[in-house]
Amino acid sequence: MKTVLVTGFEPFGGERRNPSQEIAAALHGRKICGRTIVGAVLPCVFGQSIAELRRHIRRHQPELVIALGQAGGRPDITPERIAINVDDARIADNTGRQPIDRRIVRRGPAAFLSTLPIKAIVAALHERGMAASISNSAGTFVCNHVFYGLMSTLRGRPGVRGGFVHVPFLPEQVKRSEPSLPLRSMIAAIEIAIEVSVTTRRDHRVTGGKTQ
Ligand code: PCA
Repeated sequence: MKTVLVTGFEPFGGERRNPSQEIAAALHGRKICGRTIVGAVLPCVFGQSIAELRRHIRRHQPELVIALGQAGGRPDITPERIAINVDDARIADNTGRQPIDRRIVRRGPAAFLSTLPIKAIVAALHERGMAASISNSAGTFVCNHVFYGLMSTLRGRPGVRGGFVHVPFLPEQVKRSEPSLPLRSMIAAIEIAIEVSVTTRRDHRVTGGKTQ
């Protein structure tokens, strides 16, 4: 049976939870559109996170990889458009490393684009009444690092699709006025993202552009 790899991250930056880890754990072992989901957790550590991701890809030979991460403060589910070849950490990773203005892959391209049907995913989420939008920056911390490492790895695997989706905080992580989403809504959203990714060959041609 075909496999879909979904990764999340361990908590970081002093948080005790990370919704991305909990979504990956919840989806592990599920069947979606005839595919088996493998959920895995990556360390929030530069370098090691990409090494572990590569190990999971070698081991499970997925046809699709969706990496997830927490973007605290965002109000909605945000499929990322682009990964850039830059590490520039505002805070230390979980081993205390804080690279500034470093390339992820020395002679790698400046950026990779997601190969997920990101517009179709956003449209499908809107149809089910969920808040979602395209993000044009995954930041310059470990999430962008893993996203770039993923797309660089998939370059050698034609036909395997991959990309990154950021999710908001859980309600338990925030004070009342800050944005968050319940875990079960986030799990449902990622199930839809998987479904759309395995059933949509060509992405929708509608703008996801923003003026800023
Ligand atoms: N979010 C961080 C790294 C791990 C995570 O879940 C980020 O957005 O870079």
